[in-house]
Amino acid sequence: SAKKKWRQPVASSVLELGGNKIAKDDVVRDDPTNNVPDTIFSKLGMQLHRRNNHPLGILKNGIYEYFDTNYPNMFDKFDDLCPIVSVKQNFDDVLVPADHVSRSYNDTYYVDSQTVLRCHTSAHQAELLRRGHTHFLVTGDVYRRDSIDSTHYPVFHQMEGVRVFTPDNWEASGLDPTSYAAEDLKKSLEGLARHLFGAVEMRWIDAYFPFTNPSYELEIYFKEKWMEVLGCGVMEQEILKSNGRLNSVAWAFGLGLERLAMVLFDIPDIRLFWSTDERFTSQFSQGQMGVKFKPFSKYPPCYKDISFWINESFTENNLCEVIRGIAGDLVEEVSLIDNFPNKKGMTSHCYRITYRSMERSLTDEEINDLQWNVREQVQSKLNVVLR
Ligand code: FA5
Ligand code: MG
Repeated sequence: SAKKKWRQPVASSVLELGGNKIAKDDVVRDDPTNNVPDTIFSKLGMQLHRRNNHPLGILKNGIYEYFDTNYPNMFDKFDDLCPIVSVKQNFDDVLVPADHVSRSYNDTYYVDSQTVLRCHTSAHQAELLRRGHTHFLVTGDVYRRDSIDSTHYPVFHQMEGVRVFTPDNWEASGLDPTSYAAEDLKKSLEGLARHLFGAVEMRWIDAYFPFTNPSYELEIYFKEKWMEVLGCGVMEQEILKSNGRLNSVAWAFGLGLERLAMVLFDIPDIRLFWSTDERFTSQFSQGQMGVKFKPFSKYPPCYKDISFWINESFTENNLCEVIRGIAGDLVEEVSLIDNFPNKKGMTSHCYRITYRSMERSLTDEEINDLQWNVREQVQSKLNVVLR
């Protein structure tokens, strides 16, 4: 069938993850509660952050170096925790409310109704606290159904940091425990940013996360725009208390490694992190922090528009997933270029799809085939009426 034909090739049907063997059939299933496509399954176990010559591995090691220098022997490091976690670990343990959008099938990949591909490394906070860790860094691949553009990809990498304080830490400061932790957090992360970037323009934004209060995001000025690189805050007391830490206060952060690496190495497109093209991979080597990426000549983009009348259940994430399922990394961007209602109360959307390969020129025939398949599947899977 057309569906089979356009599925992406899968590396292997059995994966080794954190010491466990996981069969593809256990992750990608014909089950109504499963929404993990082959394109996503094939990324499980790649662990780009554990490759010392990959920009993400180089960055991870650079961040380790900052913590090891400033806090010798203090932080325990984890970079091989299994990305398949329970709904409880990913959401309940970090107090994500039952009706929060991030729990929806539109935003998260579900293996079954109780199991997800972690959407953040915060999924490991509670278990590590419970196991007695009070200072830790967790690096891993995370998965989200999301829109498509140069800074968003459905698989990316985060590093979580947690530090727990006890009364002797804050008592001497004259500050209340929460202010003490918040100040220490901002100082530590500003120090990290200086360690990585030297002089760089940054700003703190007030934010909201269910698991921290107060919460902040750090933005860095990059390519004439403010780019969000991390979320952080003072951990909710409930998380500490339910996991064996009474009379404590803690900070936590979650860094987007790709976003930081884009700034550090001047990498213009998030898809490049997955490239196996030697013109990309050969530019990075262990310990070489911040070597600027020299772009190789870009192949021309090809634009195709698709218009349809949407229905009530239409979402842009579903559209992007259909397109990515067909075109994989050949799709660079999907953007809404026209949106209007008709007199009967229906709404028309027109999306412009940018196709481009990082590695070769695409033929007209190939793109027309892709677009034909996109049209067919957008109609059949999303139940919209093409115009
Ligand atoms: C979180 O995931 C929180 N768990 C972070 C956190 C941890 C807050 C601990 C407080 C305490 P957020 O969804 O904003 O937050 O993602 C964190 C970072 O991941 C973002 O700042 C961004 O750098 C990166 N990120 C988010 N979505 C994507 C994506 N689709 N592609 C690449 N990077 C992304
Ligand atoms: Mg955010």
